[in-house]
Amino acid sequence: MPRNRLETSAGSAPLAKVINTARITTESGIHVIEGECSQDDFEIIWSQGLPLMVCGAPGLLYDWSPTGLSSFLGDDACDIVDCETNCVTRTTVNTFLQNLGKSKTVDGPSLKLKDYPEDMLFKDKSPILARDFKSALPVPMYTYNDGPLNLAAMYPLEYDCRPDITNAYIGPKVYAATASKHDNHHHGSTRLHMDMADAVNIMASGRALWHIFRSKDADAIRQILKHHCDFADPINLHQLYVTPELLDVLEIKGIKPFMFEQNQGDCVFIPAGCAHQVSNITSCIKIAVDFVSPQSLERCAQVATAFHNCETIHECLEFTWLLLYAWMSVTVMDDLLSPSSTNLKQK
Ligand SMILES: O=C(O)CCC(=O)C(=O)O
Repeated sequence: MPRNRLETSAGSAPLAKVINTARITTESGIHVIEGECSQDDFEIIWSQGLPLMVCGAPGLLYDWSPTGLSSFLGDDACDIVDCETNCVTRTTVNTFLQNLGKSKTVDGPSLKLKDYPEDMLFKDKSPILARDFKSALPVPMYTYNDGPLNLAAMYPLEYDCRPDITNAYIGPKVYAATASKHDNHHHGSTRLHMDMADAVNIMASGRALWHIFRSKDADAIRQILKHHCDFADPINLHQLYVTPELLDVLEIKGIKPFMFEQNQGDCVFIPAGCAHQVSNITSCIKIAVDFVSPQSLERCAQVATAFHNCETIHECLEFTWLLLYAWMSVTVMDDLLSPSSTNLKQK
């Protein structure tokens, strides 16, 4: 009998809870919406600041496998990070993708092409793939780069000039990486961190294990894990992978992340301010984009302040600009829609 794809590899404990009505019951598993994701269902979960996964949506139509992708992306030079040592080597996208296609499981170093493309917009790199990704995004009002509920869309300049709110382009950006091990001796594919913006991440090919913590647990995680590693800030320094051993330490203190597998076509929504980490079970290609939802503004501001305290004042200033433009857009709309508006009177 085929294994339920929401079960753990090791056992049969369900990792996720499927909801198909607007009524939510609290469980430790991540909320999953199967099929078409209505904005109402999304908002019920999202307004609680919780992550969610949308499965079985129409999805990507083009070939995003390593071979398919390399035929679209050309032969740019790129940086590859060794996920264990953080050493960076230079190669070409095609060479990396060809090797990725050959290595399905963990049988060598865990290598990652991160935040690709580095220096240009994805839509300029491949307009076809950018369109394919956009049409695969659930809840377009929030996730499209021109979505009316995406506050990042209210920045008035071209998208490539908009605030660099997560220290990289808002996206879309590709994460392509070989498999890694989730054990007490390795560092996964992407170590624990949190972002200043919301994000949605679609799995194009492969499988990955995610841990996403509730935003309210961030300070406690920092305090607890500080005693188990050498990092002053175990989240913002992006250096620590929370191993099974450390997960037990957190669980004893009452902190349990949402742990789940992301399979082909699954879209993971990560609210701003929720610390998260990823370990690829097989080599995978994922595509992600950032957005800023009104529900997350307070958390965005908190992360901006924490980053400010750390180092990156630049990002905080950009976030302040974003807020200003969002406020101006809302004020203009309010004025246009008010009964005393001269624009409406003219009509
Ligand atoms: O897939 C990964 O390795 C990392 C994804 C991630 O951290 C994100 O989309 O914010």
